[in-house]
Amino acid sequence: KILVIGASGQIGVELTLALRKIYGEQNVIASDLREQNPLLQGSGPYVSLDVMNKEMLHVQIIRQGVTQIYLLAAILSATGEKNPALAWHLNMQGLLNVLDIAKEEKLNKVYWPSSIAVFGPTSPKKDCPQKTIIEPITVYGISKYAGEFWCNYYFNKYGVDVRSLRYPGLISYKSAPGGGTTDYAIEIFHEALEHEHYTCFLEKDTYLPMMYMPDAIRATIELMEAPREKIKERTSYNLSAISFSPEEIAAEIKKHIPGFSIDYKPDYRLDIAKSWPQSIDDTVARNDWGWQHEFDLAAMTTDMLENLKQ
Ligand code: VAH
Repeated sequence: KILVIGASGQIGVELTLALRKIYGEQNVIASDLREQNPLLQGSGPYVSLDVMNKEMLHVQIIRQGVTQIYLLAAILSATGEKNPALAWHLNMQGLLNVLDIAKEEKLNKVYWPSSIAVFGPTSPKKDCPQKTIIEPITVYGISKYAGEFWCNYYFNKYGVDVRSLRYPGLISYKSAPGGGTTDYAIEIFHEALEHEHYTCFLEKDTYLPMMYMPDAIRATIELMEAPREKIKERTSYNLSAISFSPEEIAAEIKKHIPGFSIDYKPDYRLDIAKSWPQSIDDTVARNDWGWQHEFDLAAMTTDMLENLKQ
């Protein structure tokens, strides 16, 4: 049985639906602190769960016969800067609770996402490698980098098969994003369709590593299904697909909505975005477990607009 923690979030909803297609609806239990995302209704079991309540979590895992956990609950970069203590506490303690129970119950596998937000201003901006100078400057980045070493620790010391990906900014239409710096690339589609105009909170040339959600979901499942011996990085894998700037995605949208216009009013999220690499080198993931992205900017833009129009 698989338990998805944070199943009502931007990644959680799509990951739950994808896992249910593969493993069967009744074998994937969705859980979140919030009420069930409507997209999940009628597609399988749902339990209300607080990842910070370790005892309750442990009881549920035993009672439901859980053998794998996907932990998606976290506070992202922009929200984290507004509430550092909560972001650190939830992101760190939530992971430690899951790792400890996985050790005690000898769970089969655990998935936990890291992020390109672990990289800071001293990391290479272009084709940022798997191993390099990594000095995060956001609470979110600090918690994700610390979490990577906890995953590495629980694997090496206790044999917990926990696997992780450093997601770039993820773009999707099925469920709303939650407090990320890269979320401009989602808002822009909604605004383009509703108002044919978008005011961007970054600058026109703020390049960021990005990925369309279908690629991210497939990467997650391919990583988790890879034979154990292929997974050589037990902190977290760099993962890459596309990199673009607000100006470039605006130009791509204009091909579909000629009247679309954009202007720029940067806020505090610009500093966060500029501290991250502009592009990521994921050669290690491609070599270790055969990663290959599919969606480029044009294909993603077409798919996003088609689905949001409905
Ligand atoms: C954020 N979407 O903006 C997340 C992600 C790389 C960015 O971690 O915080």
